[in-house]
Amino acid sequence: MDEIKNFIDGEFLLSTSGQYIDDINPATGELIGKITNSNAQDVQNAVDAASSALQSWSSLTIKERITWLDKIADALESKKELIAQTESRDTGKPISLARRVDANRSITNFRFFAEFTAKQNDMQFDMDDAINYVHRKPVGIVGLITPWNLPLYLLTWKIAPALVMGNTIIAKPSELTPLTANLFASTLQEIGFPKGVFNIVHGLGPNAGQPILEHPKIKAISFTGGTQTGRIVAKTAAPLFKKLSLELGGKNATIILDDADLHAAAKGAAKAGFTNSGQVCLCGSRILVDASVATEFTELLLNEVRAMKQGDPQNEDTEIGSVISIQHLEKVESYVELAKQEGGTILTGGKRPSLSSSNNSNGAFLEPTVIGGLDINSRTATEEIFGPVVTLHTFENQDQAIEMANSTEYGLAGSVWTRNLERGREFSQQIETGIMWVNTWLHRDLRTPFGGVKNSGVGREGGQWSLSFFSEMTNICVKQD
Ligand code: TXE
Repeated sequence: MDEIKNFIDGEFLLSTSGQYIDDINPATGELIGKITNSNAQDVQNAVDAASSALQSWSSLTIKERITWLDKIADALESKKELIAQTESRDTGKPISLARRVDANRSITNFRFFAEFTAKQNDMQFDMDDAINYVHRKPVGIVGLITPWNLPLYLLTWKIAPALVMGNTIIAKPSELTPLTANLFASTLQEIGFPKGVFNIVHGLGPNAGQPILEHPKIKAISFTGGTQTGRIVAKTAAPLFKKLSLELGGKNATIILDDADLHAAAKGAAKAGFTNSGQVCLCGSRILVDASVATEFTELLLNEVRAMKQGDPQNEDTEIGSVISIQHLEKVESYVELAKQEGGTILTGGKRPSLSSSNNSNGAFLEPTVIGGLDINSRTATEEIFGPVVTLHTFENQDQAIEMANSTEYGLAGSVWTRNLERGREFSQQIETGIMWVNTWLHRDLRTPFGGVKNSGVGREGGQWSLSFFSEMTNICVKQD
């Protein structure tokens, strides 16, 4: 069993609190680690380390920092299978998904920001009698607070740009999934990465996360997590005028127009709804289909969902693993019950599956579930469930589809399926989200702006938006003779 320690100033050490949190493999119910539950003193120790390292790290040239990003990527590449296995154990996600998405993207995040940053030129604005030079400086010490659904993928999405822009870091991974963050830290140790530049403080949000929000020397917070916690982050950090990036929850719509390729749309809707057991903020948890094609589409969708292989995440052919915890399973199941009370019909799923492997008899599994017959304004169809549950609704015309898609407090992502690409693009412009896909889902160009509107967050990360978030700009206007 792992003892999960903090990583401060290049060393692994226990919190001064002497308290621990259990780390459970959600697919088996086994205790796999004891996590040190940190406190404000640990955060102070991490801030001291990050402060000491800031001058030397930020004094490197951008080329030298880019070289470090490539070294990190190479080191992670050599551990790709270990990353995938560890992530699968900690989250209950299928090993195939952990390889294809989590491990690959954790490496790509470093390669992308190394390559992208190398291509950036300093901004300059010429006047008749002056030249404006935009000088970028690091923010300083930044706080990265991340969730449990894509642990290393989302943490490295923030680490790479923060490092390349010259910042030092204090990371607080989710207390449910600490393992790959420490695997990352030990990788930094192995390649001789400068001590104190990257630090991890583990623990519960209020114990270890809140002190990061409050510390006056931590000048920016990049937070990914639930909307409710996002409110706490904003309330705490705003009066301190910290830079804030909030990537929060979603209740995204997959919209099937009357001219869609229904076979492709059914596959796409199933993937969008159930990838990572629906535990991706970008998941399409509401499916809206034109009434004129609803019967045919629904049959195709249910066939896709029923064909999904649910089982032991360690099995190569498993497509649906467990959810993150028994507690989360009970929360998701409470929404299935709520759906029935709100007049919904369970079209498939809704129960805990009987799995062949006895390994998983104590695991947190729920069958992929499709619920029809609900009002679009029901609680089930407007609140974030964040599990393998989608609701299915019909609309009579395009205007109604737009109104339904925009009818929640969230605005993160969505997809629309139509054979007319121009129609898909124009339709997407009407949807109140930060991201829209046409005839696809989770197809990502890392140069694009990523983030949501309404209760899905504030700000954008990705490409230039990440580099801007993790830097401060000084405009230097030089009068010409
Ligand atoms: O979030 P939580 P979870 C959302 C997703 C879902 C949630 C799941 O929609 O709602 O994240 O992740 C720490 N001060 N997204 O349940 O509980 C906590 O310890 C400081 C959206 O983990 O909000 C954890 O490390 N920190 C996203 C982190 O906050 C605190 C993509 C998140 O925890 C804290 C992925 C406090 N008071 C998931 N309380 C997107 N939009 O991209 C908790 N934390």
